[in-house]
This record gives sequence, C-alpha cells and structure tokens, in this order.
Amino acid sequence: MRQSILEGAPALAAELAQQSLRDGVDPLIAVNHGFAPGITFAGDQFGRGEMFLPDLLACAEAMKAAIKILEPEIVKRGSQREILGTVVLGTARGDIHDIGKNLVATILSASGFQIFDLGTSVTPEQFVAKAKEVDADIVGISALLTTTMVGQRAVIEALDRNGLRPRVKAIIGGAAVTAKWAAEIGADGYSRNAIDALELAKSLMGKGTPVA
Ligand code: B1M
Repeated sequence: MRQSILEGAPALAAELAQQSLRDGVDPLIAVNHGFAPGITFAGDQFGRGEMFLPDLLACAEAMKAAIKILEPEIVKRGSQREILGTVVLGTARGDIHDIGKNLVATILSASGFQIFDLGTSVTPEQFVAKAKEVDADIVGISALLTTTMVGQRAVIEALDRNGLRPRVKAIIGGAAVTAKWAAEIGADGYSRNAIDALELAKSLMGKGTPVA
C-alpha cells in the first residue's frame, strides 16, 4: 500500500484498497498503517527537496484513489477517522491559480483534516458564509498574484467583522506571500508550502510542534 502511493499509482492503490476490504481489513488500519505512511514519506521528501512537485501530485492522486474506496466503508462501519480540524480553503477573489491550493487541500485532507474547498476567486463573503455553515476551525486563503494578496486581508477583515476570530484561525499562503505580509494583515500564520501548511494547521489545532 505504501509503495503504491510512493509510485503514484492510483489504479494500484484503489485495487489494494478493494482487496483489503475483501480480506476484512479494518479500513482505518488500511488508511493509517497502509497508505498514509506513503504520503507522509512523500511529503517529507518533497519538503527536503528530494521529490519533484509532479511526483508529489501523483502520490497525492494515488492517496485520493485509495481513500475514495475506503471512506464509504469507514462511514458505514461507524468507525470515524480522527478529524484533526475543519478547514475552509480557497483562492482569493480575482485569482484563478489553484495548483498550490489543491496540493494544500490534498495533503491536509490525507492527514486527517476535513476540507471544504471553495475553489478559486472566492469573495470574503463566501469565506465567511462557509466558515459559519461548517463551524470551521481554520480558514485558509491562497493568493498567487501581488494584486490578489489584498484579498487575503479582506477575508481576515471580514472574519473579524463577523466576530469569527480569534476562534477561527486565518492562514495564508502563495508564492508571493511572506511572513511579513502575514503579520501586517494579522493572519494567524503563513506557510511556504503544503507540508509547512500541514504543520501550521496541526499546531494551530494544538496537535503538533508550534510553528514560528
Ligand atoms: Co500565473 N502568474 N498568471 N498562471 N502563474 C504567476 C503567479 C507569476 C508569478 C508568473 C510570472 O509572471 N513569473 C505571475 C504573478 C506576478 C505577480 O503578481 N507578482 C502570474 C501572472 C501574472 C498570471 C496572469 C495575470 C497572466 C496573464 O493573464 N497576464 C494570469 C492571472 C489569472 C488570474 O488569476 N486572474 C495567470 C494565469 C495563470 C495560468 C492560468 C496560466 C496558470 C494557473 C493554472 C492553475 O493554477 N490552475 C498559471 C501558472 C501555472 C503560474 C505559475 C507559472 C505557477 C504557479 C503554480 O502552480 N506553482 C506562476 C509562477 C510561479 O509561481 N513560479 C504564475 C506550483 C504550485 C505548487 O506552487 O502555487 O506557489 P504555489 O503553491 C505552493 C505554495 O505557494 C504554498 O503551497 C503550495 C504547494 O507547496 N501555498 C500555500 C499556496 N497556497 C497556499 C495556501 C496556504 C498555505 C500554503 O494556506 C492557506
């Protein structure tokens, strides 16, 4: 299972997931001990610069294929996977870049976060409405353009206006985003890549090492 993820082989991962169900393996065990070590290892390699982005995306696709097979069975058995937190994610208004945001969504989802992905060019009002609807713990705003980074500030201001913060944490990211910008707009955190975003989200939920 681990190898099918590392090889970025969705068909093989899905087949192994099906086989594990046929063999009576608890789907939670299959996720946590079979497939998850693969995506964790791939993420570590990517973080160290030892894996290229397309390979990480392929690993993520394989992970998604396995989870797609196992998740309905997990729900059916009533054995809930531990949810680390609920995250509303989107790209800022006016911005259609979504490759990095999708990667963040996949890594967080594969690691136990419940993700509500609003897609691209999301308005502050849409972020706020979804955060209220799903009782989000974290709102994540991606922006790739210097012209759309102001949209991150607008979302944070809207969360404040609606009284959602400080309970709801706001995190930001994207190629041009810096720690200085995050501090300037009062974000609860920023990360340079999807792996750091996972560490950041975990630490905001009190489940990991604090991120500076
Ligand atoms: Co655009 N684009 N693009 N583009 N594009 C950039 C961003 C640019 C830097 C290219 C350049 O000129 N060198 C430039 C921005 C300049 C600036 O503002 N400073 C630019 C421009 C100008 C534009 C257009 C305006 C071009 C035009 O039409 N004249 C236009 C804008 C359209 C719009 O949004 N309104 C445009 C369009 C496009 C495409 C549609 C062609 C395509 C997007 C396809 C898609 O996303 N579906 C595209 C692409 C692919 C790029 C580049 C080449 C690559 C972006 C990417 O996917 N990187 C980009 C140049 C570059 O960044 N080197 C560029 C890979 C991805 C994995 O990395 O997105 O950085 P990244 O995500 C990382 C981290 O940033 C972080 O984790 C991710 C994974 O590790 N991260 C987060 C991201 N979001 C996060 C959120 C978090 C935490 C971490 O928490 C919430």
